[in-house]
Amino acid sequence: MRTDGFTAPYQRLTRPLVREDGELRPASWEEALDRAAEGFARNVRRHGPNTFGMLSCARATNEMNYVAQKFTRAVIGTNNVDSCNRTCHAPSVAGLSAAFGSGGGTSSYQEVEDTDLIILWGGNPRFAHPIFFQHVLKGVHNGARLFVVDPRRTSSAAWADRWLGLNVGTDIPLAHAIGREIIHAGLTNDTFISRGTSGFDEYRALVEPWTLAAAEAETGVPAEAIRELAHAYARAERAQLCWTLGITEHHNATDNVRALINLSLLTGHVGRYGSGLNPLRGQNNVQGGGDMGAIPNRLTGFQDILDTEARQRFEAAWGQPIQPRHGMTLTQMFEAMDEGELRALYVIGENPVQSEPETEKTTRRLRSLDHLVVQDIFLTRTAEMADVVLPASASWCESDGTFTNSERRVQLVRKALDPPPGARDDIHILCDLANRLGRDWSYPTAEEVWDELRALSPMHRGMSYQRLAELHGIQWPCYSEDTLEPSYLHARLWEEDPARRGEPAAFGLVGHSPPVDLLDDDYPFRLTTGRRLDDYNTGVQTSGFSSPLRRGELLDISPEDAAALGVRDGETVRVSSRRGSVLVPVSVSRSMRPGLVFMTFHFPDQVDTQLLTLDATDPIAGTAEYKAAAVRIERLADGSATDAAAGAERTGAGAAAPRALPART
Ligand SMILES: Nc1nc2c(c(=O)[nH]1)N[C@H]1C(S)=C(S)[C@@H](COP(=O)(O)OP(=O)(O)OC[C@H]3O[C@@H](n4cnc5c(=O)[nH]c(N)nc54)[C@H](O)[C@@H]3O)O[C@H]1N2
Ligand SMILES: Nc1nc2c(c(=O)[nH]1)N[C@H]1C(S)=C(S)[C@@H](COP(=O)(O)OP(=O)(O)OC[C@H]3O[C@@H](n4cnc5c(=O)[nH]c(N)nc54)[C@H](O)[C@@H]3O)O[C@H]1N2
Ligand SMILES: [Mo]
Repeated sequence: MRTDGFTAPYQRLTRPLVREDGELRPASWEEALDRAAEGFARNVRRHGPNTFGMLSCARATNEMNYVAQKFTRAVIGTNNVDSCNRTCHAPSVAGLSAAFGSGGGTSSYQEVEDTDLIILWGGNPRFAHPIFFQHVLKGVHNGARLFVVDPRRTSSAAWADRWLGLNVGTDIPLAHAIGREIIHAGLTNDTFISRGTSGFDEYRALVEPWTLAAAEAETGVPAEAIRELAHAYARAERAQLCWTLGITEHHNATDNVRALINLSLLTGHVGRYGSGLNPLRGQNNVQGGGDMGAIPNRLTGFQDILDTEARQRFEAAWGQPIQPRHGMTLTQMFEAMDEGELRALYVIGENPVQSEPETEKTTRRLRSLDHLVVQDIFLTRTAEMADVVLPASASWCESDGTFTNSERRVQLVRKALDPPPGARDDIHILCDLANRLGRDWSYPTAEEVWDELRALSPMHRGMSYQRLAELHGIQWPCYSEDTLEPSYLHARLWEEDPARRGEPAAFGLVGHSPPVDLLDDDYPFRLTTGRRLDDYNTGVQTSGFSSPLRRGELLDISPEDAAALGVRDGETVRVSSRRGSVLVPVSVSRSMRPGLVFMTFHFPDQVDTQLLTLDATDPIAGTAEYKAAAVRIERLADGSATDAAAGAERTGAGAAAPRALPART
C-alpha cells in the first residue's frame, strides 16, 4: 500500500490477471500461463522469433537473469533480450570494452579506501550509492583528496576538497583540457603509454585546441580548477576515477566514457592496486544481469554471440540452436514497435511506461503490440497495459541466489521472507512457460542454475556456492575453485614482455558534441534529471513508506533564477520542453547554478518528468539523453502561489489526470 500521498496506492500482486474485453481480471495460474504462452507461440508462428523481445529484471538474481536469457534464446529462438542496463551504464560497458576488451569496472571498493585521490565524475553516491560512499569517506579519512565534477553542488560534493561545477554536456572539453594540461606539464606516465596504449600521438593532437581558457569558456569551470585537478590526478601515486549517469545518460555517452578512460591511460592510473576506473552501476544487479547474458550481444560470461566456439558450447548444453547475430537492444525494441517489427514483449521487473523518455511515445508503442506479458511484484503502470500479468515472488529478500555488485563481486543471498501467497518464483514462472512451449525443464534450485551456468562461463567457474559463502563473495574473473585473481583488472598492460601484454588499450579519439536539445530564447533553462536519497527510480518500490524527507516531485532552481522569475520556494510553476509540460512546485536551492534546473522521475503519477525528456540516444549504446533537456519555466497565470504541500494536489498537465487503463484488445 502506498502511503506517500503523492500517488495512488500500488498493490503487491498476489493473483495473475488476464485482459478480457479491454479490462484486466483475476485468473488462475493455469489460465494466465496458458494465455501468456499461447500469445508467444502465436507470435512466433506468424511473425518469426525476432519479433519477440524480453526485458529482464536487473533487481533479480543472477540465476533468474540466466534463465530469462536462456528462455529467450533457447525457447523463443531470438537474441532480443535486454534490461535497464541500456538506460544507464551500457555506454560504460561499451567504452571499457572498446579500450580494454572487457566492460567491468577495474578496481575494488577496498582500493578506494587505499588510494590518494578520488574523482567522482557525474555521480552523486551520497544519495545513489550510499554503501560505496562509505568507502569513499574511509578513503578521505585515510588521506585521499576528493574531487567532484557535477553541474550541481551535490551532497557528495559537500565532502569534496574541490567541486568542479561544469555546464551539462561539456565533459569531453573538460576531460580533453585536463589531458592537454597533463601533457604540457610533462606529467604523463611514459612507461605506461609506451607499453600499454596505442594512439597517443593522435590523442595529443586531438586535445591540443582545448587550452585551459577554451575549456573554461565551454565548461564554465575556472581554468585554475581544471589545472589543479589535472596536476593532482597526474601526480597522485594512486587515483580512482569513478563515474555514473552524468557521463552515461547523454547522446554521446560512449564518447564521454572514452574521454575519461583516456585520462587513466595518460597517467597509468589503471591496472595496478589503488588506481582504477569505476562506473558505479545502477540497479542492485544490473552488473550481474549483463554478465549473465541478459543483453543482446553476449552470452553468459560476456562471451560474444558471434564467437562460434562459445555459441556451440551453449547449443550443446541447451540442445537448441542459437542465432549467430546480435539481437535488439531495449532502445531498438521500442523503435521496432513503430514498424511492427517487434510484436510481443515479455517484461520481467521493469516499468518502461514511466522510465523511458517521452511517455506518449512509449505508451503508443506498447499499445501497438499484439501481446504484452508483465511479470512483476507490483501492479505497475506497465502491468496495467499488459494482456497477462504474472505475480512474481522473487524479490531479493524472498529468494536464494547471487547478485553481482559494481566491483564485480558475486555475493550469495538467502531467502529471508516468505513471498505472499499466490505469487510464484520468477525462475519457476519461466520454467512453466518453457514447458508450455514444448520444452521439458525441471524446476531447478538457484544453486542448480548457478552450477549449470558456471560450467558455461569461464569467469564464474571457480565460484561454488560453498566458496561464495566462505569468502563472503568473490570478484570475477574466478577461473577455478582453487585460485583467486587480483582485485583489479588489466595488470597485463604493465608487462614488459609484449607477448604477455596482449592488445594495448587504445586512446579514444572522440570530439565534443553538445546536447541535442538546444537552449534558445523559448527554452532557456537546462533541465537535468536524477535521483534523491529516499526514493527509487519510478517509485514503484519506495512509495509504500512515509518519511519526513520526502516532499514529492520538485523543481530545484538557483536562488538567482528564482529571483529573476519572481517565484518563491514552494510555488507551483509550469515547466515545458519541446515535447510536453508539467506543473511542479519549485525548491530554491543553493546546490544549483544559474541556468540549471533539476527534477527526479520518482513521482511519475504526481508529475510525469518523462513528458519533458527526449529520446535522443547514443548510437553505440542506445542510452537516452535523460541528463539534458531544454525547458521554459512559467509562473501560473493566476499567480497562484501554492505551497509545497499543495504540490500534492496533483495538478499537472498530462501528469496528474488519473490514467485510464489504455485500451488494448
Ligand atoms: N536513492 C537512490 N539510489 C539509487 C537509485 C535511485 O533511484 N534512488 N537508482 C539507482 C540507479 S538505477 C542508478 S543508474 C544509479 C544512478 O546514480 P547517479 O548517476 O549517481 O545518479 P543521478 O542522480 O541520476 O545522476 C548523477 C549526477 O549526474 C549529474 N549530471 C547531470 N548532467 C551531467 C553532465 O552533463 N556532466 C556531469 N559530469 N554530471 C552531470 C547530476 O547533477 C547528478 O548529480 O543510482 C542507483 N541508486
Ligand atoms: N528522466 C530520467 N529517466 C530515467 C533515468 C534518469 O536518470 N532520468 N534513469 C534511467 C535508469 S538509470 C534506469 S535503471 C531506469 C529504471 O527503470 P525501471 O527499471 O523501468 O524502473 P524501476 O522503478 O526500477 O522498476 C523496477 C520494477 O521491478 C520490479 N521488481 C523488483 N524486484 C523484482 C523481482 O525480483 N522480480 C520481478 N519480476 N520484478 C521485480 C519492481 O516492482 C518495479 O516495478 O530508469 C531510467 N529512466
Ligand atoms: Mo540505472
